[in-house]
Amino acid sequence: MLIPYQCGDGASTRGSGRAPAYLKERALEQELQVPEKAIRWHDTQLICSDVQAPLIEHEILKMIKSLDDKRVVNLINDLRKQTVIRSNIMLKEHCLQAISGGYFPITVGGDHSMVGSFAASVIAHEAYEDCGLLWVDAHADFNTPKTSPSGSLHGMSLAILCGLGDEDYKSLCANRRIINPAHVCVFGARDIDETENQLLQKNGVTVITMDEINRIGLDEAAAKAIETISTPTYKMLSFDIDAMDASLVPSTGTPVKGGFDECIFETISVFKTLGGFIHAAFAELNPTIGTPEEVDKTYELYKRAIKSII
Ligand SMILES: [Mn+2]
Repeated sequence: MLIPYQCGDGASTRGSGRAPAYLKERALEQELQVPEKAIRWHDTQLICSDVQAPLIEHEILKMIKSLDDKRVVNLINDLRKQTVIRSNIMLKEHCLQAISGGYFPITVGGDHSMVGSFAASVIAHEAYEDCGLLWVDAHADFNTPKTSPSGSLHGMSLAILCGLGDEDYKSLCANRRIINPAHVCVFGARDIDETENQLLQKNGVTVITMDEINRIGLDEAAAKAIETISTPTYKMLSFDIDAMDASLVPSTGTPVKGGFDECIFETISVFKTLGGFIHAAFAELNPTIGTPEEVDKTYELYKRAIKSII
């Protein structure tokens, strides 16, 4: 079941919250249909934080922020955090509903601040500490408010799942560590902050960088990732479209050069054969960035990423 996360407030570039509405318009649901499985949207109203606060407002906020008055910056960050938390409470509820209806939840963002979706699956399956997490992303999303250069919550989501970071944000995870960092593999990263890297190492997260993948090859890198995520009973996939090379996915907020090409979809299909997957999430398609052709190009790959796990 496709579950929309209509929030882009976790990112400094807004607009990804509009992706679910765009995906509906593009008839993603129909395009994903496979013979033996019924794919459908979770029946929710489309309430997008990016629609509630139009992009023009975002531009004004950016200007105010550039005045660099700490009080204003804190106020803006706090407002955005509240939106992220509210959106996640809704998302978590929708995921729980899907799971109790016997569906496999596929969260479609929105930005990557969608921790409520992963929390819902771990809670529903009582999979605390017994869930491998494959984080396919150009970034590690392992910052905390102390280490983050931007303060954006989508860069802190993996840390939150591992029990580190902002207390309010952590409340979405039943105030506990829901994923053991030893069971996490960040796959394809190539833009990690220095303090973030220290935190990843300290917590024993396996990071397979793009450099390493280029060196040892995708198959060997995948085997290494499997070693990390296959021990636990359950597994989840988190796919950030910016894992793909920047030239292939122009419509995303933080593109990074030197990423995956389409071979990654075959690799995800290999991961899938491990079994035990209880959740998949797809983030950071931003239909407000780029020309219609660029959005279309990014959409096609986003759709193929989802197809590879179905
Ligand atoms: Mn991400």
